[in-house]
Amino acid sequence: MVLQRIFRAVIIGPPGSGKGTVSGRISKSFGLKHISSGDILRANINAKTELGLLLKSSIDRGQLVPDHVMSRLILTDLRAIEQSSWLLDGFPRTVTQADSLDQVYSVDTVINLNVPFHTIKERLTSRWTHLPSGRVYNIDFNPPKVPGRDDVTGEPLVQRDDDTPDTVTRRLKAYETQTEPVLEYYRSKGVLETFSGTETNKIWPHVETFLHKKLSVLNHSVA
Ligand code: G5P
Ligand code: MG
Repeated sequence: MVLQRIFRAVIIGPPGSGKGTVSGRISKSFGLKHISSGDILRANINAKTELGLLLKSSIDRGQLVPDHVMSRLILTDLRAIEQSSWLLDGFPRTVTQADSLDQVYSVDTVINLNVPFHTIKERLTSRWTHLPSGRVYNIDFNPPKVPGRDDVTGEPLVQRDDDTPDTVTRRLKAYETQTEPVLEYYRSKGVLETFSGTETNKIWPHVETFLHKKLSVLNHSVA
């Protein structure tokens, strides 16, 4: 679908709910630029930047990065793509972050992936990631064509340091206490759209249909 006006979306959901997987499909089908806060942080850790070295231990423990650091990182990236439609994955994750985004951009829609915690725990311990692109695989759900290698580049896949069972538990806790209030923030603005389920392949057609309708309405309103 060709977008005739800039469209700004957020995808939100607990760790392992499928944000990265669904974002990949959205950017492929609708051409939105996918900005993942976790991918940006992991790129910094991988490149051993000052910021990456500073943040690695708290990320590995499943704690959130301070709001002012995260907001500055993301808002800087967004400024560089001001004329593009985008999809934010993993940001905002606190009400403070949502407020700082709101001061600069208004969000057209927030896709909330509502997946039960017990489903998530199993997924994350069998996740393999291609760090440079953020592409994710899962031994059972979407295995790579060649074991241990990224489908596109053939480069090695790694397991994330924060995908250990203890850290996953802490990340889910952080989601409950710090991120769930963001759902209410967007619900009260009338932009929250919730998709519930335990399988991405069943959730995805609903997300796709919703976005098709939403974007058709927006395209008509500028025509
Ligand atoms: P991230 O990187 O934002 P999380 O914890 O929010 O990390 P995560 O783990 O990246 O989210 P996801 O993107 O929601 O999960 O899920 P995914 O990767 O698509 O899917 C998970 C796995 O399940 C994959 O292996 C996938 O193949 C598989 N899968 C998908 N669907 C199915 C299915 O239907 N069935 C099965 N069997 N498998 C499936 O953040 C990381 C850390 O960075 C910091 C924090 O420390 C955070 O913990 N951080 C921030 N801190 C402060 N503020 C922010 N805004 C921050 N953003 C990041
Ligand atoms: Mg992700």
